Amino acid sequence: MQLKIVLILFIFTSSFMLFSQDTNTPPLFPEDFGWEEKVQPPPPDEWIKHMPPGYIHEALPTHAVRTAYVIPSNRTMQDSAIEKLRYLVLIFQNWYQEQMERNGFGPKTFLFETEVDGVTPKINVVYALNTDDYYRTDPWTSVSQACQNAGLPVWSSGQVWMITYEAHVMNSDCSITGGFNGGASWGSGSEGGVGMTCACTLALVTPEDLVDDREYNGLIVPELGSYPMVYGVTAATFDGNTISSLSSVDHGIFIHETSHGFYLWHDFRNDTNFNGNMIGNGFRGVRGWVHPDLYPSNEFRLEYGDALALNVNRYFNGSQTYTDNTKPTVSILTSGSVDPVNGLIEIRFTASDSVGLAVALLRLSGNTIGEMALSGTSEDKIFRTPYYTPGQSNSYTITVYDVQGNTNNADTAIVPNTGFNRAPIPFIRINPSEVQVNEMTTLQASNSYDPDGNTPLTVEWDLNGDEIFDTTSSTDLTYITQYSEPGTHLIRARLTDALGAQTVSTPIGIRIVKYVTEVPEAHWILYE
Ligand SMILES: [Ca+2]
Ligand SMILES: [Ca+2]
Ligand SMILES: [Ca+2]
Repeated sequence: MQLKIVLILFIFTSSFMLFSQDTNTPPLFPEDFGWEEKVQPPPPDEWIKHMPPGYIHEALPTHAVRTAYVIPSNRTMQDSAIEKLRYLVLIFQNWYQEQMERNGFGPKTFLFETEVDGVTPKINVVYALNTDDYYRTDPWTSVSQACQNAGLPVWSSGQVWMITYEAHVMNSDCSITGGFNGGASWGSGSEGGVGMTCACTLALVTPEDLVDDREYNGLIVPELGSYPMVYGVTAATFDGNTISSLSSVDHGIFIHETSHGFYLWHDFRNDTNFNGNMIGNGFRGVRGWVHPDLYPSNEFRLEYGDALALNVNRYFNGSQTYTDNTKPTVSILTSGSVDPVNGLIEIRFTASDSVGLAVALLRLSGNTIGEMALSGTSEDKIFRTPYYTPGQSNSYTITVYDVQGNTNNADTAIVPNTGFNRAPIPFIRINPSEVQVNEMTTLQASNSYDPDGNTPLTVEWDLNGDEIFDTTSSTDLTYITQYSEPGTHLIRARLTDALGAQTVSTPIGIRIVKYVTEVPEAHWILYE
């Protein structure tokens, strides 16, 4: 919520450019809101240079999330900051547990560093040596180094750090300077990661703010500054206009950035603002997960491809011991000029690992667009994707995971030939995605589109995740269904254009629960 007017102008410019190219075809991905910095990990082992003299590194007994709160020399701690950070660690540990189970991988989640009681999240407070202006210049580097100087081994192995720092300033026009959000990871095995946010995002992260539906325009939040907030100036218009919407955004920023520390990349499939993917623009929809009754149009979801990868991520298997640190191999065999096949680009790759292969993810321009499970020690596979722009160079990356969470990447550039039919771009939604037994839920594929306009599209639904489609082909892209037993299922759609080209969507998980009489704060707990 620290976006400045400059960024809002950027949005208008970028969307104009996207649509000016071709007024009929939507962009493959939503416009970049520009709320987040693109950051990279520092060089390996650089962190050790910044540790205090005499520091001896002792690895944690397990892989864990650690939290730091950095206070420059001229700043003070926000009221309740420690309690807020503990709450964030706990709510997102719960969220991952629920979402990993919903995606079919059991209630896996990350472990976190605790106080000596073994339960309470530990918040490492760092009193930094410089004033806040120093940390505003390049926080990704300087705030990490402030932690390291204080003896916290940020970027060392076995730890993903969630760091927030005090440096924001509210200007007299009610805009906020000094906001920063970013996250990154080296991404293989036990390698470390960091998610970092400005502490302006702490101001409204309470359970009470999450349901405060007052418009924020004209209100004063002392943690942000002494001026009344102004709609569209203090925060960007895409963050909504209430205390609740800002609180939902700020909750989501923490887990979005920390999740980049788990090596998750953006995924904008089935994703819209406030309703979609934690690692897309859906991160703003946290309140729809906590209070689905109050905010039924909001959704905050872990996408299936990321769940598939986290299933072997060491931070989500904290109690395991690891014997293999050798990265898998991966080679892409497709490049250059390629004809689409049945509307899809085929990208062939080989992978191997002596201990065992687990997952491959496909990315286009850094955004995840495909996933597949792997097995055995050697694979020769093909991704088939509708995500491409004909006649242009498309930059794809394939990331392969082995069963012990080691990763490796390969890149390729593909120029799909023009003049071929293109398969549909799926977009599905389940509303609600958490239902009681025999309660109706609506499956929608109506935001799917065909890049060539070969309508009508037809849809079939796989309602139980076995990849066998259970409904007859229909031009009605909305389907209403119900489930008679509690449990979780993956739901997919297969879209077919009028010329017969087909695309299968990435799945979305649904949870069916027994009847519950109240909605607790962390609502999923009662369902166990
Ligand atoms: Ca390996
Ligand atoms: Ca088509
Ligand atoms: Ca099925």
